Amino acid sequence: MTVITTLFEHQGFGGAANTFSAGRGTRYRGVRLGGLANEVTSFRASATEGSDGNVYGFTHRDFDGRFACLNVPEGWTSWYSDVGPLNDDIESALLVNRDKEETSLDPVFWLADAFATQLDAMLAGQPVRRDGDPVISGVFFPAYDPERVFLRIQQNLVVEVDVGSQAEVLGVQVLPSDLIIDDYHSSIAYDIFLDLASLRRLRAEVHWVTTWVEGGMFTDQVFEQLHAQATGAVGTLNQALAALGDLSEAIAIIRRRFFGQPYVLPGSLPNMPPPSSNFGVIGDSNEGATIVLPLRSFLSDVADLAAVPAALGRGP
Ligand SMILES: [Ca+2]
Ligand SMILES: [Ca+2]
Repeated sequence: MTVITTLFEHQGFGGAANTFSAGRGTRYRGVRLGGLANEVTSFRASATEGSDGNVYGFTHRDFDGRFACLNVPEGWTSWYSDVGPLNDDIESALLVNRDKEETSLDPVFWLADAFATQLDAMLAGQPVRRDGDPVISGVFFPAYDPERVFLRIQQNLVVEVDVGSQAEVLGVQVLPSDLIIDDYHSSIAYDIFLDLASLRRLRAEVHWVTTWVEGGMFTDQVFEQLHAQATGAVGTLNQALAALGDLSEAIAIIRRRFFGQPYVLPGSLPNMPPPSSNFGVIGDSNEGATIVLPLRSFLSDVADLAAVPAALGRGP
């Protein structure tokens, strides 16, 4: 399993160049570009040694923003001789070794609606409303956990603060009416870690909660309240995430396979037929993510099987 990419300063693979590889046994390699940051105009990628691969070039430094993705089946080379709208904007690259046999889940389909419904129920009667739909994305090597990758579900919110009543509480009637409402744009985000509960069951659990509130007179109060609510909801969200586990178990049973360690890809699942038709795609980190479950058979993963002797058990 080896994916190799070279990024170039000019179109048609000219100018300064940098080559990176993700070798055997490595799922991901994330690279923040040095001198080539915001200079890349062309890049190419290839995959060898039994692996298919993807290489993403992101317009931001932390593996997000817009991206150009290359699809490289084993033995192929794919390229952008010119990255077009992403010209001189790419700052980080993600190399991914893909398994030959995988299945995938689209969390936008399986998670976003359920999350929104649950959030609406929680917020009913409160001066908080959702602003748009939840956004699902991949979070790669964040500062709080730079070795790992997460699935993020983020919701923008509008919090209404009754400024009049707040002013009274502060003991000074600075405003003529208690009907003055100030809107605070804010957001909550849950970073979910994906793991296996067993070789047939995906485990998805909230690992990190981020709350953000725009600046203003009552930012601190709004933040405290919202953050308490967001963290208070983690247990409920984890319960809802168990549905992903149920789903994965059903898939394992139907396909009569086990799973390897799950992983996340930015955007929708890249197509992997010949690169002449599906060599790559331009996408946006905020337009979803894909949960990938590598498929394992009984015979291909002897070491894994040792961990679940019950799965091999046979009745008399
Ligand atoms: Ca350039
Ligand atoms: Ca940039």
